[in-house]
Amino acid sequence: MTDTPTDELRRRALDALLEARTRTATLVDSVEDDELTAQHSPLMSPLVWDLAHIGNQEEQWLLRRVGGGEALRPEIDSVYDAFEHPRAARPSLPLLPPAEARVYAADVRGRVLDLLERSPLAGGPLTDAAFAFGMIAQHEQQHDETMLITHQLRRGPAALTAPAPPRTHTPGLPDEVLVPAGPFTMGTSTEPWALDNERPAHRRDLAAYWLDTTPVTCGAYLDFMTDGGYGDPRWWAAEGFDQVRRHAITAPLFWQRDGGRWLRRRFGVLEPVPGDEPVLHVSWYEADAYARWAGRRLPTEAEWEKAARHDPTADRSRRFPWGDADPTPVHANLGQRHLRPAAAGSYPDGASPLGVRQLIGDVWEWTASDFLPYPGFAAFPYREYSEVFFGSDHKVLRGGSFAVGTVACRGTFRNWDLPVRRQIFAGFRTARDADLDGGGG
Ligand code: AVJ
Ligand code: FE
Repeated sequence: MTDTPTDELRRRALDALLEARTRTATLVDSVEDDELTAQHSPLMSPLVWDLAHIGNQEEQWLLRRVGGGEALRPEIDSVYDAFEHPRAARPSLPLLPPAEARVYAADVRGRVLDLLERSPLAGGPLTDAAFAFGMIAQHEQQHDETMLITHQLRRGPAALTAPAPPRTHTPGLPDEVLVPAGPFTMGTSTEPWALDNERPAHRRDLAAYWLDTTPVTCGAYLDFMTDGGYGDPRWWAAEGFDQVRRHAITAPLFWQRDGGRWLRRRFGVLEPVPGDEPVLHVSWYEADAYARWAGRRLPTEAEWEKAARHDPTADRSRRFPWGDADPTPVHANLGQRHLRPAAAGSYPDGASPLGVRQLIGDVWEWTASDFLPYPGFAAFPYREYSEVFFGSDHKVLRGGSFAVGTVACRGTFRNWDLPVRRQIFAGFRTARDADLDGGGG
């Protein structure tokens, strides 16, 4: 039998849904039920809320909107509405207990797989190119990252393990890469599962800039710390300096001093801070202060995306730094295969045309940019995905972390968070203008 485009779409949607559910199962089955209902941090939901919320969103969008079905459990919609209840309030809601949440999510999934089999995947509500199925797979993968953050915040012995990332880093890479001036295409109008805030494609013209070849390492960040960076207001935005003083912050989250060295707690294990690994768990303010201390700045999100997507030879934007092919394990550290970033300079097969490394995977990268709509933005399919977050409160993060699933990450994907946030798997790289120095190193 020959494969039709619809068979191919069905298989992509099925793979993405199964990949997400495999990871969700690991995240919830690796702790006892009392830890699923506990609140490990007021910043996070109990894990059992995420589980039933995943099922409830899948039921609302796929079974009801696409399939036209009746609500399975209409009384729980409000409990799992993220806008009705802030995370800190979710433990006191009448949540489905772990066993019921598991049965509910599995029941929804079984019906969704039937629906996927018989949906024409075109012409119906939200089904062009299987969009709603892709959106729901991305939603679950995003919550898998959220649940992994909850695991990182939880105290007690390790519950999750994973092999170390491969040591594929290239020694002696140049520190930075010159991105020549010129226009490129930002955003997309053709990526079938791109979310509303990535659309539409539009041209942007940028001046030349230098961009770090890799994310900033723990070792480089330690130099900033040792140089008194946290105590020097010259490097900090006023609100950032205020935050570090009020909370006595002197290092990335989860770091602690041990005599003359620094340790970090990572998924229940204390280990020496690895100097060659991209730094993680810094706020936007910390990233911004480091960059100023280094005589540099954070890249704008347009600068990040041009470095990640623009092919100067063909003058076109790629889906990923390495080309248009979906990510595989040689391209990027994604999907919670490894529970840490790889050494800076890893993933030669994932490099961009200009040689920039690790743009996708490893650590989310803070950018200088506020989260704003592109020209021609239209909310789809619901305003609460991104539109209600636009403005100057949130900063854009790009590229995805080791915790991101493979369909919730691409060259156009935009994440956002408050500039004070430190529990997310975020690091950064730095940039500088190239117009003044005539292209020196
Ligand atoms: C895009 C990661 C900011 O977690 O708040 C999950 C993703 N939206 N459910 C979030 C999301 C609805 C969102 N972020
Ligand atoms: Fe959600």
